[in-house]
Amino acid sequence: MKFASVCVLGMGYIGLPTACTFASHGLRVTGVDVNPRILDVLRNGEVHIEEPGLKSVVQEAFRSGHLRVGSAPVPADAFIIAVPTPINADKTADLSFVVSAAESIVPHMRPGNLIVLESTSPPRTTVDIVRPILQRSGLRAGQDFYLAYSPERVLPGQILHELVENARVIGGIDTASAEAGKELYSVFVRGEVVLTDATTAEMVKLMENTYRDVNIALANEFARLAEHFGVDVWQAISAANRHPRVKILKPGPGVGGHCISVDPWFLVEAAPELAGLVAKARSVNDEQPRYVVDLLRRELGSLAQRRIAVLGLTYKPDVDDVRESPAIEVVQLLAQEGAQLTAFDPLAPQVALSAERVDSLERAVSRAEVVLLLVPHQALREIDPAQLASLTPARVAFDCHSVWDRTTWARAGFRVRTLGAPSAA
Ligand code: SAJ
Repeated sequence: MKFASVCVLGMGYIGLPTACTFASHGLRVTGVDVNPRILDVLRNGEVHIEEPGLKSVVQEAFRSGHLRVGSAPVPADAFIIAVPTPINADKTADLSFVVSAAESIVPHMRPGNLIVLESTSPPRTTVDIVRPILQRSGLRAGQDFYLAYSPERVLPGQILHELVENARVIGGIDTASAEAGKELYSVFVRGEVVLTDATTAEMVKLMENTYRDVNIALANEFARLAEHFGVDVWQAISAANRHPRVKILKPGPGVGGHCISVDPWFLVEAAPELAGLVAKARSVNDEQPRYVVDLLRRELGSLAQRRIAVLGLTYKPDVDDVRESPAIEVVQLLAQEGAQLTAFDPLAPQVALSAERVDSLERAVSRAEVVLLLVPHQALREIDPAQLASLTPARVAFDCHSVWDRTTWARAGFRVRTLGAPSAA
């Protein structure tokens, strides 16, 4: 095997599962993280990330002796950079973690190494930023070492499965680098391996998430138009999607998570004059929490002192992740309007919130005038309106996802206002 040892930089959502998967396929793996707390947690046989199956995979990797962790890189045959690329306040990519990870590899590089960047990055990061840093080693990219970009594409909740089964795109700075990347990842990837150049691979990742963002923005704009024309957008989307070549996504209170709400900005930053549509879609989706609050105000009048039970806080249903959650932004905006908020989410972790957080639906609604569904977790989709009516004085329900059947809820005494549907519905 050409690459028998691998050093993975960044023990987060991608780096940790990747390191363990290499370890379970017999490679000698060193996992590196700059956060000593994370290293302690891992060494104690625990994990700092909620992901099905991850804990046992980590424990097994340590037990087998194939995985060790540390605060600095060690010499290895291959290095994988899987650190975060957060976004700055001005919507530019913060590449400081990528830069410092690349710099930390330099003293350990030797001829024949493969270095792969996995972090989502603006186009040309691999060739324009990472390559010059690595060449400070005195070694030449393409001559003395291989360099590639290979994006992660796994869905939280299914990471261990998708890591192995998804198609993997590997972009080399030259053909030999792409081939070297294929040799490394083929150790565990069962999906198709698509070889290309580094900048194309960076674009692929950004295009995937931008495609989804733009299509959600379109659905959100359709919801606004539908309300304007007195049309129920959910019915309209369902009818339009019967066209064989149309697949409109779902409107909602906005786009959250650490990927789709962030990655399109990397294209905008790189070429603002060419990315007008991408930027516009981002702003449509970013305005959506405000749109929800305006909708409530149109329906209820002033929101000051109104007692609202907020259901759902995570960035999407049936996950426990609150990063960039539009639901939390709605809560903040409502609090600014002076509303009295009680929030319930069966999955979200403790987070700073401008609302009282309670641990049951009963407590959330017990004094409410309005029930607001922001995240359609299964348990919240399945609320029985007749039972709810006995728990709350509220008789107005706002549904941002059209999951509560309006007829059934009306029968139970609720006036349901659905995002994207006319007021009278
Ligand atoms: N959303 C809508 N309407 C929809 C679909 C989603 O409003 O019809 C919202 C969700 O509620 C959520 C946000 O969009 O707030 C993003 O959710 P998501 O399920 O679309 O995507 P993520 O962020 O969980 O994962 C995405 C995936 N990318 C694509 O589907 C193109 C995943 O494969 C990537 O690996 C991940 O980003 C990533 O790490 O980049």
